[in-house]
Amino acid sequence: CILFSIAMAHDGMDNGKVKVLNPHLASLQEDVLYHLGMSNTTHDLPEMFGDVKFVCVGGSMGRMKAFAEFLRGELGLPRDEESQRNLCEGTDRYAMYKVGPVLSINHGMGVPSMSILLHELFKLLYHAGSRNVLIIRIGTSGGIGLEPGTVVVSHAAVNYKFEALFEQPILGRLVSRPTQMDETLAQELLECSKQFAEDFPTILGDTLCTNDFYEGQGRLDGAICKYTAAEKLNYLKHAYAAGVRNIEMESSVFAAMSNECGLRAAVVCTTLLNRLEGDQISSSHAVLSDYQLRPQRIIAYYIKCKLRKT
Ligand code: R2B
Ligand code: URA
Repeated sequence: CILFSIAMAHDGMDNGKVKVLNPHLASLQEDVLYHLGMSNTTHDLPEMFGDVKFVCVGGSMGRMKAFAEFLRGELGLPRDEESQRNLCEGTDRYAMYKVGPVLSINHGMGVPSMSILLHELFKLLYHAGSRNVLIIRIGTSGGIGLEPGTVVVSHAAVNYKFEALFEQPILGRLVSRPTQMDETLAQELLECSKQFAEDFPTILGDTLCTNDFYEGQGRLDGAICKYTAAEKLNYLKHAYAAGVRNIEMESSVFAAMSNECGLRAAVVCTTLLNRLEGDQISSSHAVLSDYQLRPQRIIAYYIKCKLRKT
């Protein structure tokens, strides 16, 4: 393992506890985590989640179930019923698996789906009294000027103007929150990725977060497109010049909310295609599966290293 200098204690948290920034919660008789199918009275959250140290989130249910199974093997844990149980079984909005101190949860597609998950997940961790929790998004993206399959560790999530900000309308006003990722964590993950350098490249770069897969990402193959191929390329080249290396749909709210609630956070995405070359994702299933495993391999290695040290 190469991670010698990493302390488990985090700044910005109350004794490492996940923060909630909401005084109204104290007056609730019961806190219903509706989209997770749990509450703090129907479930013993400290017993179920008090030991959580890592939360890994990714878009699809199938991928996050597969990641839990992959991680279980990597950590040498038994293939018991508990590690295979979907803890959100009361709802089909999200799926959650627990492998030792690691949660693997899907967040769906787009900022709204991610933000609903994070509100409820952070409250869950708060009620559980979990401490020193790291959160990592392992996802897919479109690369800019990169060989497909390159993995990007995000330095910051940027908006359509390439600013490291997430803007959310709240009570009729636009509220702006910073979206820098945790610098140390990003460097640690980059260090871990060197283990896999012979299999695939990993780089650090900014990640453009959009509210749409088609026009929002400058694609030419949606149902509506009123710009030219030259205008598309011009925008993507500007993005590249501003430091953007990949495009996806959740990193901005993920970074903003994790920063607010005091969790160290990272985004590690594989790139399925080079957007300077095209828009359609047409590689074979086998190739795409291999690409999608790449962030999982880095993160599993990272978690293994951290757990060996504690
Ligand atoms: C990456 O892939 C999805 C769209 O295909 C979206 O959730 C994202 O961020
Ligand atoms: N996910 C995205 O959001 N964009 C892509 O191009 C590929 C995956």
